Amino acid sequence: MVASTQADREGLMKAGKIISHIRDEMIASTTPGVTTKELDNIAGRMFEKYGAESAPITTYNFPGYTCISVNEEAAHGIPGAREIKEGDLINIDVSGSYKGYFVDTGRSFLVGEGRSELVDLLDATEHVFEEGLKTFKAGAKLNGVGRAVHRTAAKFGYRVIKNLTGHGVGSSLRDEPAHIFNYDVPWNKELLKEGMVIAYEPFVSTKAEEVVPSSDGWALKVNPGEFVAQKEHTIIVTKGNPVIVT
Ligand code: M2C
Ligand code: CO
Ligand code: CO
Repeated sequence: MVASTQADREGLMKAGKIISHIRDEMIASTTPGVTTKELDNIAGRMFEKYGAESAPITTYNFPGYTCISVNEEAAHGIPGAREIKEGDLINIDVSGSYKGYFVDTGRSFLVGEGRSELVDLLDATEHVFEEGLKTFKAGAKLNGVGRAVHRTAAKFGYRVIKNLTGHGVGSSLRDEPAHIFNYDVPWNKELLKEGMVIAYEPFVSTKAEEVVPSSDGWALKVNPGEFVAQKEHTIIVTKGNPVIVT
């Protein structure tokens, strides 16, 4: 959506406050021994308490309030009986709506002490996110984002996932623009507009350039021993720095 009124901006910011609070509570509760279902139930109770709705459920009938992906899972992990272990790479992705405004946010992180290889991946993902973020300016080419994301990942010795993308958000979970690629698509001449609401989510990878579906029909994976990190925020494009909603 393009947020053009003060009411839109306030509605998005209110939704952003709730959904980012859910994300942060889940992250704070991710300790060895907890199951991914127990973490998802925290989200379920908070959605209810704040009168918000889980977008994966309302949009796709996903079997969980949130997506919780562990190690070789890059995205869309179904919450379940899996127990979190020290050193696991976890991705918690929370998307939802409040009073009709949709936002989307996610974070990859390590449980306790992780392998230095994973600490480095997460550190690089922060840099990739920040470099891409700088390219979001009204009037600039949308493709500048993917170019910066890919270039920065490569500078740190990583790859990007080419079949996962960011997307527009705001009045639904997936709005226009349909795709914010993690790589350069030079023929894409689309321009960023003032007020565009974007779920910006670079996926940085140790090896794979594509994720594959798993047998549960939802989780998107890479090979065992390979890892992917994502950082996602909903942002509003302006002529200056984007506004971070989540
Ligand atoms: O939009 C995501 O960030 C998720 C969608 C959850 S719906 C089951 N919030 C996403 C994840 C993976 C790929 C693209 N987008
Ligand atoms: Co998301
Ligand atoms: Co998203």
